[in-house]
Amino acid sequence: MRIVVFGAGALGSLYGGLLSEDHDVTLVGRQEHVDAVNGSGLHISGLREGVYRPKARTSAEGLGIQDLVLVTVKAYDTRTAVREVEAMVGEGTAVVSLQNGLGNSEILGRSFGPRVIMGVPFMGVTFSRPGHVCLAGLGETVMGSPSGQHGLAIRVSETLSAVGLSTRVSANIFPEIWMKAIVNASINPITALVRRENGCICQQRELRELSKAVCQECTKAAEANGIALGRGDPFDKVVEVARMTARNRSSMLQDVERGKRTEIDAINGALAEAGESRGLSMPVNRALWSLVRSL
Ligand code: KPL
Repeated sequence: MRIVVFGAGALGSLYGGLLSEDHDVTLVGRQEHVDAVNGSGLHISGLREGVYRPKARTSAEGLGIQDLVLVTVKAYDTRTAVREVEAMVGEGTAVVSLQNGLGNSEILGRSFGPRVIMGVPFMGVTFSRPGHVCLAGLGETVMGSPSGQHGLAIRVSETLSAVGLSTRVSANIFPEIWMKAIVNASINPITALVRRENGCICQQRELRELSKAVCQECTKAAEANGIALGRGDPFDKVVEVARMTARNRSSMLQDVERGKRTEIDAINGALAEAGESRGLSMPVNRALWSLVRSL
């Protein structure tokens, strides 16, 4: 298959690297990363140790129609990504979002309709330096089609499973997208503010209580928006992910440390808006949103 990873940071490079074992993969990313990957390969350390050989470039121009386009840009770049991705999408292309936050499905859906598959990854991946990523937590990737193209979601999921990425297909992907956003809202800003690995959420009582308060607010926002998160306490999922990725630095902490813009608007900001639009007050999410934005 011809596969492009559009926005190859930590997560995109991991997927692209593993897929390059079986497929013709091109990573589209930043200059220094592209130079390092083309020069001495993509080095994955941690749980899937190895040197992988995807191609890499800084623009998608001229790549032509692909079988699979993995969209891994930050949520605030999804709108801009659409313009470059468009030239790679034909009749048989699947456009797969592997992003954080709320709103990506709607933006991609407006341009690519039934071709869009949403992927919800629970991974702890760190961008160590150009050409190097470290996999510290390997969870499942839940896949689903927002427009009911279940067969396409199954085909994409089989492609990922074949290279050792554990996947599950969901017939109703929206609760999964919300659940992941809630997990990110309850882990990422706290770890970014205290500058610690995800495990701190389970290890320190004060941080665990703060995380639980965020999660409870978000759960109410989901209910008020008609999103059925399923049985069980969503905070159990937060704790499970924090444990599984305990040694990982959240993507938001990595962004803050590298002086990059964070995804706080698409995570706590979007959840706060979703709750407030239904008349709920979301003070804990708003406080974290203000603090991270002030960084
Ligand atoms: O998605 C993540 C992120 O950091 O953005 C988790 C799963 C919390 C892993 O760090």
